[in-house]
Amino acid sequence: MKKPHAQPPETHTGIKIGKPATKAVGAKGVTESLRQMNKYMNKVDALRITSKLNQKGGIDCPGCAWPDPDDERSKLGEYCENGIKAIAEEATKKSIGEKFFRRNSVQEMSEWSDFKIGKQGRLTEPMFLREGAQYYEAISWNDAFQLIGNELNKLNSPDEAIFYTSGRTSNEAAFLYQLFVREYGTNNLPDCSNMCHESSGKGLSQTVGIGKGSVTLTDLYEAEIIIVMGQNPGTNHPRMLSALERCKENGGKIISINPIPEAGLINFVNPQRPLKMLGGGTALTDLFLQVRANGDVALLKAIMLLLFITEETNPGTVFDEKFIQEKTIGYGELIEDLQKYSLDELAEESGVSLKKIYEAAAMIQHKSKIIICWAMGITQHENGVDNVREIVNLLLLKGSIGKRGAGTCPVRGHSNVQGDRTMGIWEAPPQRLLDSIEKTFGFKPPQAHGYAVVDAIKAMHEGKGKVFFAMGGNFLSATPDTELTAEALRRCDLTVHVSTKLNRSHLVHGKQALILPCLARTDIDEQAEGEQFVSVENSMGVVHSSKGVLTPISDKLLSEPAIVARLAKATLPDSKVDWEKMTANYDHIRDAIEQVIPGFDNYNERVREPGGFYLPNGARKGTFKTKSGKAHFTINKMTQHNLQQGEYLMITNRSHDQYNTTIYGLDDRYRGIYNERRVVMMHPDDMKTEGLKAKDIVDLTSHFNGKMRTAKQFIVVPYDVAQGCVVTYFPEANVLVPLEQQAHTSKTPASKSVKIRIAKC
Ligand SMILES: Nc1nc2c(c(=O)[nH]1)N[C@H]1C(S)=C(S)[C@@H](COP(=O)(O)OP(=O)(O)OC[C@H]3O[C@@H](n4cnc5c(=O)[nH]c(N)nc54)[C@H](O)[C@@H]3O)O[C@H]1N2
Ligand SMILES: Nc1nc2c(c(=O)[nH]1)N[C@H]1C(S)=C(S)[C@@H](COP(=O)(O)OP(=O)(O)OC[C@H]3O[C@@H](n4cnc5c(=O)[nH]c(N)nc54)[C@H](O)[C@@H]3O)O[C@H]1N2
Ligand SMILES: [Mo]
Repeated sequence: MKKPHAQPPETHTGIKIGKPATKAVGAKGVTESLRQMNKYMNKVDALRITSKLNQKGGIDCPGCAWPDPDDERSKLGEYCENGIKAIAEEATKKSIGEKFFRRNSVQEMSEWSDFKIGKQGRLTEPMFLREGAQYYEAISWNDAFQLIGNELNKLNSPDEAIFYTSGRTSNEAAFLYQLFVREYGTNNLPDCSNMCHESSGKGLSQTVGIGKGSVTLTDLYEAEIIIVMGQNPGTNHPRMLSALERCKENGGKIISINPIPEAGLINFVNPQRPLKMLGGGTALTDLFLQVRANGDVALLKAIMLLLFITEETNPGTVFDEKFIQEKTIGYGELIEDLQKYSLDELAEESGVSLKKIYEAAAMIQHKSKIIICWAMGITQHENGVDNVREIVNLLLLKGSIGKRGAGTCPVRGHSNVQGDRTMGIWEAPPQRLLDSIEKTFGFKPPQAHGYAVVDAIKAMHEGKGKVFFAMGGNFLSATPDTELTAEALRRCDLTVHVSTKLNRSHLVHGKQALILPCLARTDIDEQAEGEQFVSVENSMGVVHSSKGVLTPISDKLLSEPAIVARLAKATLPDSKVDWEKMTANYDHIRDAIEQVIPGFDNYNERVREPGGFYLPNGARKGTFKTKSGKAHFTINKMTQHNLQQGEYLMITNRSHDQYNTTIYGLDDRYRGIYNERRVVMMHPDDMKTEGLKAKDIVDLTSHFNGKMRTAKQFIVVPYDVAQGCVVTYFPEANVLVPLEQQAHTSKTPASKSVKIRIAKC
């Protein structure tokens, strides 16, 4: 029998190649976002939403986790082009229910593109796929919960169930979810952060004692130098560009480090400031270092070595000796190790010329208010954790942490991915969390650690994971090694997805499958004791409320907290938790959070204050909660890739028209690539070496531990990519990312440095 397709079709959509943009946003961005909104939403809803978006007491944008200003918020609307696309996608008036699923078999839908799948509309009622069936059918909520409860209770051990979370889930839903999962008896709580900023969490915890960034938005305004590494804020965190602009206006300088020059980092035209717009915007980047994929450790070492040489000549003028002495350990070892490298070899491995590295060191050497921002270009490598630790080394040498205008800034992805982890969505929970749950609720949570994402895939593949439950997300398409993950999901007895929109994970399923439709961020959430709001934590540790304003598209939707509560009741008849009370009024959930999670004193009161409140953060204050009580310098090896002739390092990036696996459109405007996603961007000289011309069609193969993986029919696009590297889009190229190629310690798939070969078709 044919199996539903795990990958989007290999067909092409009619590529147009233009010139990459040299500016981000501007009038075009604003028009584009309004066009999107008008296409999918009615005007009244659109206005109602935009006036509330990211305003104090309003709706938290479901797009990225970038913080809102603490003080004045823009009257013109505190949102961006891509936030509007996220809203339009979620608040669409199109919907799908039983009729739709009766018309379209799982097999047929799997032949559609991800773009088409996403555009079908909001899910409106619970759907069930029986064993062997081709069509989903409607099922009542009660029957759905009963079915899941029965399957869970049938397992030989709770550890045969896996509970995934994607980072849009609110604090309230996340807390209840982990509470249910732990009372049921497992710590199998993999989440999207395993594929995202886990390397940051690990690297930062080891070195500065907290797995979160240390800066606030005001620090960015006040910094003398901001280094933006491995991040494309113009597309993925557009509102960050306003913060970078303010830094520049205050005299700060920006260094960007990336294998490709990203438009948003070059020049920014702020749509909120019409006068500036006329003047052509702000040139953001002062120095661009075109590093090779995963050449960052070498580059940072080269910069640190140059700083050390200047420090030796003029002691006390470059490094912050007092800070190093009082607040850190491991300085001597770091310097000893640095001196083993030559500048030439470091420059060679980084792919950046020595001249540029000298320029970078010169910009940094006499500054102390330095912030380093980073995202997936740093974390998604085998040495992702080392990358983060090397960033910390540089900041520690300069004393640039724990004071105003300086620090670490891992820029988070999903709008509540940081909050979910704070709430205990963690396969490796700290003991104090487990103890605290036991004390508050009177049951003993399981002590053994559970599966992270890659382990969960392996477990399902080996038949050890039998029920897969996802609170949001699109596990199949977001994870590495698409075909292997598909096989893993197919081997499950039951797969369940709590979702807002249809996605490929509903189509590549276990023996039985359920889709449970839920309320989204923008929807009004009415419970027994009235309308509820939820809360989220942004990238800088601010917890604040979010309240939807739209009438839900169907009266059969449940909120995520209600889904967890009813699932818990169906599964755990003797539960120690009063689930009904918790969902009647989310204040009760917040009261429980206050008891279990540190930093949430007077949660209900403080979350109602306009703008919310900051969680405690030791590193921000220069207190390092490591074992030694000091910040740690670490020794990280320089990565060497030793590419053979014909081998390239593939980076999988997001286009300007997608939200992870949700495809808003087929254009990547800033990169000048239109109407096609199956592309491979390549340096023109590398194309010449391979005998390729623009628009040639190629197959890509990755090679890891003797296993070959293939992605067919990609179109070659000449692009200014660092030589030896190529860029494709996620999720189309995920089939090439080997499951076993993961970051040491954090287990994050190495989606930004996959060794591939390219063959003309
Ligand atoms: N509109 C929109 N917003 C989003 C998302 C979205 O899909 N769409 N996704 C959200 C999520 S979950 C996340 S995690 C974030 C992701 O935000 P980003 O991390 O900005 O997303 P990517 O597209 O993965 O971009 C990675 C960047 O790192 C660069 N890079 C790749 N390899 C290297 C390297 O080895 N070294 C260096 N220095 N740079 C490298 C790439 O060229 C690219 O510019 O965005 C969030 N916001
Ligand atoms: N090759 C490669 N792979 C990657 C990455 C990469 O850069 N390269 N990035 C990784 C990263 S950083 C991340 S975070 C993951 C993302 O992985 P996921 O978080 O699993 O994927 P998303 O595409 O964000 O999930 C989209 C789905 O979430 C559902 N959804 C949306 N809003 C809600 C909501 O409010 N509630 C519920 N219950 N469901 C909702 C919708 O049904 C939608 O189809 O992908 C990772 N995979
Ligand atoms: Mo992410």
